[in-house]
Amino acid sequence: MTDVKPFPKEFLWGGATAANQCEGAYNLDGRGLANVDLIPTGADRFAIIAGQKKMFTFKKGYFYPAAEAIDMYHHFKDDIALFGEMGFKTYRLSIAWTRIFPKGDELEPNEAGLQFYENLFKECHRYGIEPLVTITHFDCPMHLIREYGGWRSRKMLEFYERLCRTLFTRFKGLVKYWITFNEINMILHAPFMGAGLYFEAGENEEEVKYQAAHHELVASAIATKLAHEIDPQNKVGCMLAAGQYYPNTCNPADYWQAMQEDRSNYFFIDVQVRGEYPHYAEKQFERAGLHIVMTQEDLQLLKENTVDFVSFSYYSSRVASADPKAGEESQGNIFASLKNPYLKSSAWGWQIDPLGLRITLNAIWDRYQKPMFIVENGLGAIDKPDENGYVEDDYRIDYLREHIKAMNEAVNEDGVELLGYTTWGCIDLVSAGTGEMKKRYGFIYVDRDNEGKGTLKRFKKKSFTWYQKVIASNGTDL
Ligand code: P53
Repeated sequence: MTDVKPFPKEFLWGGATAANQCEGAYNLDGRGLANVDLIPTGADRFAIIAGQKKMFTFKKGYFYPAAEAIDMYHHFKDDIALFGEMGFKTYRLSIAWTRIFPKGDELEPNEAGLQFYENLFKECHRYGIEPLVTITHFDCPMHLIREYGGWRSRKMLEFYERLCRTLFTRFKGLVKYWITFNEINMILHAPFMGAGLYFEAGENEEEVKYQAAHHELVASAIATKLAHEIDPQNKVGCMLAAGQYYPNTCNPADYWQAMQEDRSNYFFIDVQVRGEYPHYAEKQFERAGLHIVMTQEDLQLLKENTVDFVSFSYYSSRVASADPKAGEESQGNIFASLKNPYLKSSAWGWQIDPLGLRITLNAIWDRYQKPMFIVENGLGAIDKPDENGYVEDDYRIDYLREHIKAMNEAVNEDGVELLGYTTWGCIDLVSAGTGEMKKRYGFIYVDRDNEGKGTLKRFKKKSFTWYQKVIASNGTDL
């Protein structure tokens, strides 16, 4: 396929994971308990994720998949060697806050936790892999949730700042790409998972969520400031669960609804890129009677410390209608969307839309003109390994190929600026939405099932050699 134009020379190909979905070892070497440890599989999962059902300790009768996950804590050397073999230029991972500060409000970090990540980053560099580090990926110490209510508390600014200062100082020279909060807009949809928020009956949930969001936005600005002060080489990004909304029909009311839905997500990035609250948000707070406490100093921090790049996850586009009775809801995703009849769906009902990626890249570029980074994209599917553990995952290759083509067009035909592409779950890991192992994204199969059984052995899938070739040809051999 020589007619395909290559990606920019420095394009960062790679894969992405999150600590709570792969590390396991939840109680080793001084690690404290986090919200993500206490999210079980099963029928109550969604209510817990949404902060509607309380799960502040392990309870009998539940299975908690993050506790062991794929035990990357003990396998990281072998796993990174496999990433190296695929030719990764970058590996996106997240820090488990509770390895560094087990309770969250200590003054001194836990050396064993820092050492673990130092070893991991050094291992990456052995293979020429640049770490891309998410500081918080759905991760909040339980102690901070019990004592302070998670991100609803302003005290979080101080704890997060200490975490960031510790990381930036210790890992100076080892890490230069940082993401402050994974899918920061997730706070609106999954507030316990996203921000450690649990709601008491009768409270104004909207107000709590936006107050907590304000704290995260200011914390992100503080982190950006610190990162730049500690090492001017550092690049800091925001991170959005992206996917453009389409209007269900050409009825202007549907277009207007789609625009409102997009704004509810872009709101966060508007603040992080432009450094101020957009007018539509101020008006929205006013109309809803939300009183969000912000200081002059907060506003100044936001203004002076905007991000260097905009990163996002993209799995699907979305559909909105002004008519509450219009059409069928698409399934299986935390984001509400109508079903799009022009698209096929994954086994979990996520609709597959490669052109939607090109549309989303262009929409974000038009809005911000900041370098972008696609830090999650991929297909969650059921894999059936043969007796040697080999999976012929042509469906995954097809999904990725089409999305890489769309991304290529956005870069080479439309001229958007894109730093890199990391596929989600480059090694099979626990699903954030459902807690299942069965929903697999990886190039590497991990022998573990939904109940936590399996040898944890790793096997290369067909997509492993395919992605290796994609990277070696800088995206021209698909
Ligand atoms: P899973 C939806 C629901 C939960 C998390 O999701 C999500 C999304 C997608 O917008 O966000 C990201 O595992 C998240 C990852 C997660 C991935 O999507 O439910 O950043 O942690 O694993 C895929 O299939």
